[in-house]
Amino acid sequence: MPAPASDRAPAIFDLWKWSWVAAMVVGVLTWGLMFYAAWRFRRSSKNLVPVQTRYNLPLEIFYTIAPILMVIVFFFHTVNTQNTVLEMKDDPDLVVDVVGQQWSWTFNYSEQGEGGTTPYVVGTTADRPKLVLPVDRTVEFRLHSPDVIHSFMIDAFLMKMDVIPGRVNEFQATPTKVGEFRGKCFELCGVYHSRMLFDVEVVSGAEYDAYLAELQENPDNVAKAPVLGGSAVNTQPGLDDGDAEGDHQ
Ligand SMILES: [Cu+2]
Repeated sequence: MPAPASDRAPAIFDLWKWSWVAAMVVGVLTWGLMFYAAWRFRRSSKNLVPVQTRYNLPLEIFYTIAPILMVIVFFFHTVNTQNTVLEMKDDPDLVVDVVGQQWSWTFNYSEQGEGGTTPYVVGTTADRPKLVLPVDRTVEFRLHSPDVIHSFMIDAFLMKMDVIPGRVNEFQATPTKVGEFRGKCFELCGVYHSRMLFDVEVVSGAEYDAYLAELQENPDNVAKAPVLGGSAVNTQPGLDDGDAEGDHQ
């Protein structure tokens, strides 16, 4: 597991860790009893047939109830973790509209440009995009797809969410560590699915503001409103003029 790098990630990390601990305890106990029984009740003489037990009510009740209890405990912790991870504040510090399109990503820094414009970057299969995020600011991710189902995940945030055409899935997270991370599509979405990689850079607030300013120097990276995909993505300036951009499918 990558080290958790968002405020939501530790909850997931804990759920994952303790699920493994619980599974190991149950596993060791079960294997232990199996080996013990195999050894303790092994055939001791060639002619002797061991006692044939058909029913043991207390034991049967036990092995019905024990797994049900385990499922209840796992369910309880899963729901709790899910509630923590999916909690939405009313006033996130910034919104990033993410578009998963066959086969790359568009990142819109929604309404964060001058005069409420939206700086954005579009990746291609040949040229993977970079997502820059400010540390310690709450980001709301809104996920859009113009074509098929994708799945958005920044590895170190330890959670992914499906990107579904016709609906907008949302979650919030606050990056807690400055550094470089990786992201990709986690849903087999077509022939170049494996190219749906992106880089993530978590930087200080000041560096983030500087990055947005720099992005806006190129008019090709500024839109009046978030670029949400479909034909719009493929007809953005700089992408459809058949030049060095090259191999976008
Ligand atoms: Cu995809």
